[in-house]
Amino acid sequence: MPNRPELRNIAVIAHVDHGKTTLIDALLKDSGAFRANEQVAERVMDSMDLEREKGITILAKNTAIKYGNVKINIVDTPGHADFGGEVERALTMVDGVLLLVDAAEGPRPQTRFVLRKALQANLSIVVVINKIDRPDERISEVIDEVYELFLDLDASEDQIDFPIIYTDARAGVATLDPETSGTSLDPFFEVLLEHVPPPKGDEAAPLQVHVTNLDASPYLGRLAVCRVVSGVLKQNSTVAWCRTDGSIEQAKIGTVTLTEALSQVEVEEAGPGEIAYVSGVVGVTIGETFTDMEDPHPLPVISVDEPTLSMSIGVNTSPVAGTDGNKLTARQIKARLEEEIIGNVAIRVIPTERPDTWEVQGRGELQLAVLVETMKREGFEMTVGKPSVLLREVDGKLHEPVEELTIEVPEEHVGAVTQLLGERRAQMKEMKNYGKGWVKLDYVVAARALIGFRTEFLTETRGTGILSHVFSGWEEWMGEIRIRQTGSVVADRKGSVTGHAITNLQERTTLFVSPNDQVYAGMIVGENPRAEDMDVNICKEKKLTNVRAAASDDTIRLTPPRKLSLEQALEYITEDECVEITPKIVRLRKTILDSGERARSLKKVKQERT
Ligand SMILES: Nc1nc2c(ncn2[C@@H]2O[C@H](COP(=O)(O)OP(=O)(O)OP(=O)(O)O)[C@@H](O)[C@H]2O)c(=O)[nH]1
Ligand SMILES: [Mg+2]
Repeated sequence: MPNRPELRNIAVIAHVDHGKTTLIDALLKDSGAFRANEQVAERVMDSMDLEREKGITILAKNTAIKYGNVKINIVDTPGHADFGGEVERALTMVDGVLLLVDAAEGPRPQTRFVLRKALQANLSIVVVINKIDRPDERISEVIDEVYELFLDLDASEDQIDFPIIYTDARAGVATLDPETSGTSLDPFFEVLLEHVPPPKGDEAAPLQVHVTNLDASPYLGRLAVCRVVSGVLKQNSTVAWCRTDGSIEQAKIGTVTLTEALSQVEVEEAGPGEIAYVSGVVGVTIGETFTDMEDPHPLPVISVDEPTLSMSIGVNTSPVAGTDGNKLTARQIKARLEEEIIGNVAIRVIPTERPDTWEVQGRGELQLAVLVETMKREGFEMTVGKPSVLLREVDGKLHEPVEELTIEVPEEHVGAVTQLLGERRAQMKEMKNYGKGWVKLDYVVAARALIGFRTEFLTETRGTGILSHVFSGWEEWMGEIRIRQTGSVVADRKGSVTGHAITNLQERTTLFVSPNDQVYAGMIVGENPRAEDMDVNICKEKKLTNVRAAASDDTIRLTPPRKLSLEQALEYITEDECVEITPKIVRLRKTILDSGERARSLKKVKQERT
């Protein structure tokens, strides 16, 4: 089969924050993608607002650079475990990967996940040890750990024979010998071009084009991001469109564009191996194939790992609904969720008994929280339920998802952390003392035990601990795990919060509200250290018996309220609670707002359990 020697397709994969997007910055700069005096944002590929705010990559994105006369298509992927579906999809576009590993942190849970996927897809792998400038680098140990990881994942001899490049992505330099520092990225490109094969594919063969991602253009509408597997894809041509449901339709291709640095350039046609953007096919989705009208050959539908977490999203049912957002109806929410599943293969949407609520399934809390946050910014009001894990039956027994968890903490916090995890029935697999006052702990733990864990973990370790986890498989149900040990402080009426009421409550509870905040009956205004809910009048006015007493009110110090972010709120709530989300506000509330009804329902649940 003829090759395309002037082309390479690679994906950059790694654990979160190991420097993928920064390395791509360096590659873009080196290839002259920007004018000498051009102002370019740091991590330019992280172009979404939420990506810039959170400092992480959420969606996989393409760029392309030239080295000599070779064009290199590069896919930047997210490193956070929740967006693993993006990585899996990116791997279907490429022939090789750059596996980045932080020179100090070494391989992490997500390194393992992405490497496993790359090995399964039989891609060429180049290992890049990044951040070699870190004062705490442990390059030789990290390399040993990388070899161990390959062995552990049953890599073939060929695969274990990977080349290693050492980089300081921030400075934009690479070297093949960690003892001598690099001066340019040339060594990097040389290894890359030698080790990653050019794409195979026959120009004369019948057309086969795989839709691997979706994008949108304000002028052209939906764009299919495709890999041309064989044949030549031409503008304005008519093709057979093999849909995911097995049917075949006729479709007219609009424009065909190729990536150059950060822009799209229109072309007449795209040959085998190219990653092309196609407009004009309304309703196209990921995994479909454009192929020859006369001789259609659909490619396999892209499969990704199953979702492990689910959460309900429905219309805002609080008494103050409709005062803030402009997208309120069930129909609008349904349409938005349907739009999401077209572009996001790792998310599923399932109807519930209620016509105004849907179950949304995904890979993790952050992935679901990002969807909700995006909808919030688009003007939606919603009620969102507690995330819970998905269960399945294997051989007649109930199974639940389990995660591999890696933790690093200063020695003095090991006791507290092991206790915290013991309560959650986590099993310790390994404990390693780095000898520099830091200890690394590896656990296997039920995914549900980790919901809400991060907040507690950071409190226990005074914000110093590092934690990451990734889905490892399904195991038999581990029995009840009690997670939140505290109850909620619940407003018993509608009104405006008073300083006087706060003063009385702040000694015993942690409050989430400030004076003059508007509350309603059933809204959660704080946390009760005891494991039961407490109904309070948070709007209570002080009885003015005399002038002096009124003046003394000013001198009482109010503790600042605890503010929960959207993610924290979702993690925090219990089964009978939910979160009200509007473009401006995140409020916690009881699902049943009326206290009498709530008490009856609680009694019923208790009776059913005994
Ligand atoms: N010291 C040092 N810091 C680096 C280097 N490369 C990246 N960083 C820093 O590491 C942090 C994370 O970099 P990113 O490029 O966002 O990492 P990423 O792998 O794309 O992260 P995700 O996409 O969220 O998984 C940033 O603060 C970078 O400035 C390096 O070579 N040396
Ligand atoms: Mg990134």
